[in-house]
Amino acid sequence: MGAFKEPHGGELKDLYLSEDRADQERELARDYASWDLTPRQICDLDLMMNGAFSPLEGFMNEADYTSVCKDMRLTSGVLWPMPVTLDVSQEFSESIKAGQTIALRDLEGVLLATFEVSDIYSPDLMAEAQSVYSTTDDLHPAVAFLKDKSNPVYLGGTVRGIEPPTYYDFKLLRDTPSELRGRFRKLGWRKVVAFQTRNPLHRAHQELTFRAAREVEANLLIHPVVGMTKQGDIDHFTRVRCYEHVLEQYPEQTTQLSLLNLAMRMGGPREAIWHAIIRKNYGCTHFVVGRDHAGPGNDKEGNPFYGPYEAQELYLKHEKELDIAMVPFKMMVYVENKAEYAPADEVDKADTVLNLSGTEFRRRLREGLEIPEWFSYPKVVEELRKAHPPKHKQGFTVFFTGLSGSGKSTIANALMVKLLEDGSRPVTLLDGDVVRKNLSSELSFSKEHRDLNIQRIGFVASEITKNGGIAICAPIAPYAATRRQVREMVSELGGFIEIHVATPIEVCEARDRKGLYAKARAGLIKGFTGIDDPYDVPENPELVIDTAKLTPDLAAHRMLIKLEQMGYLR
Ligand code: PPS
Repeated sequence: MGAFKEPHGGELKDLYLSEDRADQERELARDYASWDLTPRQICDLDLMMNGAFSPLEGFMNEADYTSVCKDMRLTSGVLWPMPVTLDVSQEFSESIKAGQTIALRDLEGVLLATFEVSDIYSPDLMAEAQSVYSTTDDLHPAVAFLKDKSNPVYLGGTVRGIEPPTYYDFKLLRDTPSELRGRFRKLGWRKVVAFQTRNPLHRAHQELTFRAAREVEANLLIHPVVGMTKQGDIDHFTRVRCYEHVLEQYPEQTTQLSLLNLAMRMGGPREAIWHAIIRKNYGCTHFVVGRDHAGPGNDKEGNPFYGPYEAQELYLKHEKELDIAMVPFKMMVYVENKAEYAPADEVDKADTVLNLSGTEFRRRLREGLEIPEWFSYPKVVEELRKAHPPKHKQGFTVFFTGLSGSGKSTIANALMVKLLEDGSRPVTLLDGDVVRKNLSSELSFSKEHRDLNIQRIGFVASEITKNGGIAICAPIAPYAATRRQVREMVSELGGFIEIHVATPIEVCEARDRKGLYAKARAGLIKGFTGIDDPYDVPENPELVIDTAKLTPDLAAHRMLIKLEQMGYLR
């Protein structure tokens, strides 16, 4: 009917069984072998079952997989650019046979689908990377996935849908293709432009999307991905709150927002084609393709993996067959003298064009600096500031490391009191001895146990940091590799300041407050740090303090200055 053409000339492939059949299948599945789906497989299965991946009826068998990798087509001849495969462990694959039906369960064990296995095959993952993504460089997120995360065996076959995965967030904004098609029908929208995004939207995006829709006299669907996007992207909770604010900026009844539970591959040109097929399944007639669409960033040589317009070029080659028209993205700039946005190719020489790069925008957000109203909407900026507070409002971890008796506890205590006096955030002290009594009471001083002890401290510190508090840790932490792990874990969530308490061993031994050095020298304690167990001296700590030369008061003062310099204190 009219603009609502069926995808690929066929019906939407909704794979869900009727209630009765699903109940029967649930009974039978009690005896099936079970595969616990990975987060990415859950996204794929969700979109497969609800018809967004029509005409797929299951995870790809070897013939379809090979044909998709090589020619971007299913064996039926239908254009399909992306492998959608069920990767399982060698062990699991050996426990089943082709022809068998298995249960597909979510992380909690809920049965989402049953799967009739037709093919069990071991793919050449690097050949897949080369043909689908045109590279084997693991800076490409999809290649890194194939190298480090993918299971080695693929199962092909047919999916029977039992129930969709449960999501508790933004339920009203999550639509299946038939729901969205139905809504468009109800609203009388005969032409719909879909806009794909994994980033927050600002004024330029609002202008560009609205223009795109107006140009083709269509309505607009803002269709952001909330499944899996690129590492480092802004979390979808924050983004969706931002989208809701931006939605208020469109004239009433012109624009809809719906969330797409897609696991992106960042596959550039091929991914653009995939996105278009999915949007067509959702009932859209047009699709906006941007510069560097679904771009994975730069390769090892610092060059972009794909040319900026490669996605548009590939799309154009297949546009007719895709049967969803491409709307090329126009670069919008702010013309100050006219106080409005305009396509970059339409500005006059005399115009004053204002620009704020993504990098500069993120810097301003990080530093808590002003973000001009011409660039974004105050409510959007407020949401982003909440999610990315400036450094003086972020949580951080101060991680002391040093020999037994070096004075870690004393100066950690002094620092804690100073930070409590400052009062900007809650403070937790994870002192070596205290941790050993509580968190790690069963652990010894073997290498494995010391590592475990530090990892536990790191985990607690990262939780405190994530929630905006200050964690002060003061273990010996003798091994560089483990300290590095903790640094990585915490740095993703806030600040990490390593302080090497570099008091020389002679001084520590002379102090010998607990009499442990004497015992170690006498051979009564084995594996004592600095005596017969190694201490890796930190190579790049943020600060070095020798308590033989500084009073605790002066040491605390120096640490506070460092924290101020780094932006964590005001
Ligand atoms: S580690 O290596 O980071 O897990 O050590 P940590 O948890 O900080 O515990 C260090 C305290 O345990 C006492 N102790 C030992 N230290 C080092 N080596 C051995 N073999 C050992 N056995 C007991 C020692 O009192 C340490 O306390 P501090 O406060 O560092 O002096």
